[in-house]
Formats: sequence, C-alpha cells, structure tokens
Amino acid sequence: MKYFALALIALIPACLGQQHQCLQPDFVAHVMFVESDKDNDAVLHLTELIDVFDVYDANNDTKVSRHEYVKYQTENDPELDGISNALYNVYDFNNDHHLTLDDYVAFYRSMDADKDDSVTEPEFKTYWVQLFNSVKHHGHQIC
Ligand SMILES: *[C@@H]1O[C@H](CO)[C@@H](O)[C@H](O)[C@H]1NC(C)=O
Ligand SMILES: [Ca+2]
Ligand SMILES: [Ca+2]
Repeated sequence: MKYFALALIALIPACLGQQHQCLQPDFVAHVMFVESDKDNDAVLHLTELIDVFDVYDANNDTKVSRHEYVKYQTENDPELDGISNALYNVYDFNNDHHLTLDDYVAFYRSMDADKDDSVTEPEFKTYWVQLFNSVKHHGHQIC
C-alpha cells in the first residue's frame, strides 16, 4: 500500500487500488493525520488543514465548491461519490455551498476536543472514527 495521496480522504482510493477490501476507520484516520501533518510535529495546525483543502480548489478562487471537491475525490474511484458528498456537508459548516476559511476554522475547532488550539493525533482519530461511522452507510470503503 502506497501513501502517495495528498490529502485527507483523497488517500482512500489509493489504498483501495491495492486491494478491494474495506479499511478500518482508525487506520484511515492515522494515515490521514500523518499525511496532513506536513511538519511532523504531531500536531495538525490550522495552516496544515487549510493546505489540505487548497488542493481541491481547482480554479484557484480560494473557495472549494462541492463540484470541485467531489470531482477531485471521485476522479479515480466513482464509488467515493456518496462519502464525498456526505463529508462536504460536514465541512460546509455555514452551509453556503463554498468551503472557505470560516468553514476550516469551524472544522478545526470541532476536532480540537480540549480546545487548546492544537489538534493532536488522538483528537483527530477520535473525531474521524466517529465521522466515518456516521457516514459509512454512504459507501462500503470504510468498515
Ligand atoms: C491553479 O494554481 C495551480 C498551482 O499554482 C496551477 O497549477 C493551476 O494551473 C491553476 N489553475 C487555474 C485554473 O488557474
Ligand atoms: Ca504539524
Ligand atoms: Ca487539542
């Protein structure tokens, strides 16, 4: 299994390409954290989270539309359509159909369970395992 994907859930198709079986949520969350923690300081900083979302902004207008996000995620695996749309609904905190800084800050705060302005791997994993469990009926990629 290769971890060449850039960002958050983008790595799921990469893993699935190797073998068609479902992935454990805590394993997926671990890989996502490691991939996103670019400076390897064991904290996902807000800037690192924003960098992840920047990748989806195909037309460089600083906003990520649902179309941009879902298109990116389903490029290699159309089966990720359901989970991508479900995750977009979570990311689009203010429900204005564009992902912007307000949404990233709100999302970051949701993951920061102890509210110390840093998201550690345990916080990240706890958040994502719950999130994957809540969206898993949208797809079979994650167990
Ligand atoms: C957006 O920016 C990226 C990286 O700077 C560049 O590769 C890409 O061509 C740009 N896309 C558009 C539509 O301007
Ligand atoms: Ca970091
Ligand atoms: Ca924290």
